[in-house]
Amino acid sequence: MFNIILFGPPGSGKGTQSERLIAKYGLKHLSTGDLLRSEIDGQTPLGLAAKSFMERGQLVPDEVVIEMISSALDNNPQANGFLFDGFPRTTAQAEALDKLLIQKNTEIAIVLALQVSVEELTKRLLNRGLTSGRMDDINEEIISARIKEYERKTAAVAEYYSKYQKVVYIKGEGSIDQIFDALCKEIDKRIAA
Ligand code: B4P
Repeated sequence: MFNIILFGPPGSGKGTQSERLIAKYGLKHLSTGDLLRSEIDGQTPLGLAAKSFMERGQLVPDEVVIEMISSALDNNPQANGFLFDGFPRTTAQAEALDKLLIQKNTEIAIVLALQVSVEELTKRLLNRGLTSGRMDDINEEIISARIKEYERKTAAVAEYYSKYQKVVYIKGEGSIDQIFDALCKEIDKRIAA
């Protein structure tokens, strides 16, 4: 099993690059953002609880997302490996993920961290907001809250995995193809090792 975390601030290209990576490497895509949005669309109790956090640009409580990922792992026993997109977003989530993977006799092979300036992130998200209908892309205030939440709570996740020499930083600005090539190069090195 080969498991990847695609890491980076909101708007750094995680969702965009994940779609291509899962197609190339045959991994199961686990995006907590997508899972939460589908709970909201289904108006489930979990979705209703998550909605108020997401529309303010805040992280959803750890226990909610950890439970969601735990079920997703259990529901995919045949997977060759997982691509985690937007998870873990706190050190508590990273610790919980490590425990869940140990129970399945596997671990994270690599954390690919996309680096993009705040100006570019804001531009991309405002642009997506014009067409996506996503409540968290609607205005600069919410986008700025999401970026602050990333700096306050999520950036530490890269430090957590740095202790295990698992983090590789990738420039997340440039064409989607160039960034995809840079990501694949790092994955291929680890697969060959
Ligand atoms: P997510 O769904 O993870 O949203 P995101 O970080 O904004 O998206 P992503 O980074 O994937 O977008 P992309 O750059 O691909 O999270 C949404 C919310 O859910 C969070 O704020 C939080 O409330 C909650 N949540 C999710 N996971 C959680 C967790 N683990 N714990 C707690 N709460 C959680 O796309 C952005 C735009 O950039 C697109 O329009 C794209 O086309 C464009 N783009 C991509 N690459 C580009 C490039 N190279 N050049 C130009 N534009 C590019």
